[in-house]
Amino acid sequence: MDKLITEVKDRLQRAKCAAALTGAGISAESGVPTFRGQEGLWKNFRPEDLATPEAFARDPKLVWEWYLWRRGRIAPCAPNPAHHALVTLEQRIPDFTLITQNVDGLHRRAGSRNILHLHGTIWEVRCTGCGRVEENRDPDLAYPPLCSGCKKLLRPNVVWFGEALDPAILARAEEALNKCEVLLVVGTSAVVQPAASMALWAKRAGAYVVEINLEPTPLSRAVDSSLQGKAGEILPRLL
Ligand code: BJW
Ligand code: ZN
Repeated sequence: MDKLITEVKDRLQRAKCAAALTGAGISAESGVPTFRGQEGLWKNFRPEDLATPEAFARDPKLVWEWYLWRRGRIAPCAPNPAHHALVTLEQRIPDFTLITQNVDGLHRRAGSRNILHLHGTIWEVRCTGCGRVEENRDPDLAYPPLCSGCKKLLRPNVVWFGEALDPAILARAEEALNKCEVLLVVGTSAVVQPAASMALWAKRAGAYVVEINLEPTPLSRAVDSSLQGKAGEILPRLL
């Protein structure tokens, strides 16, 4: 492990262009629940009941209750050493892009600047009528939350299963993955597309790909270095 750490550290030190792709595992040490695994959100909830447009159409109140409950869980959480390490990398590497699947906003709170939110953010609402997006941090949002413009129902500004990712964000992610010399893939189970394929896109384009995860994932055998352990412990060692 020490040898691998030194190798990755060297690569990062020499890189002029790098990227990171993060998932729920990077926020686990901050106290934010992950989706899959022992303590994951999907242990108690079925994704199809809560994280699909069909679920929202069927029972918007239930879906909103779940999101407000999650806002309440995330609100007291602070960024951890893994988030801070990525801020330092952004400051040191001339061209650094942070691509995240997370909706918790902890990368921004830590101080990362060049962030692509693939799956949106839990701290914004979007109107189902006119599409207007607004910041909203209210953990007790009264139901039904309505658009101040067209009075239609608001929804969380996140990407559910079966919905397309924002094409502009996806294009910027692709560009970053195609040009980076090093890609860090941190705390994702690598099962949700298209994010799950992004490490392979970068690898195909010539990047040195490093995975940091508590356990092996479907990506582990395809990457150049697989560092098994806590993101909050391993990432600071790469600086
Ligand atoms: C630690 C740690 C520590 C813990 N240190 N590690 C191709 C093939 C098959 C299926 C599809 C396909 N293309 C599309 C699909 C369908 C679907 C999909 O992928 N399904 C699969 C599950 C089979 N994808 C979609 O529907 C996507 N849309 C799409 O592709 O649209 C195409 C389209 C085009 C044109 C028109 C219409 C459509 C959208 C996906 C949206 C995902 N949404 C969610 C919810 C977001 C909002 C919310 O938060 O509520 O995103 S689902 C959920 O999973 C969330 C996450 O971002 C995402 C990924 O989870 P993540 O981050 O990997 O977390 P976990 O919990 O799974 O893993 C945590 C990991 O951390 C574990 O590995 C731990 O070991 C590790 N860990 N502690 C380091 N301390
Ligand atoms: Zn509206």
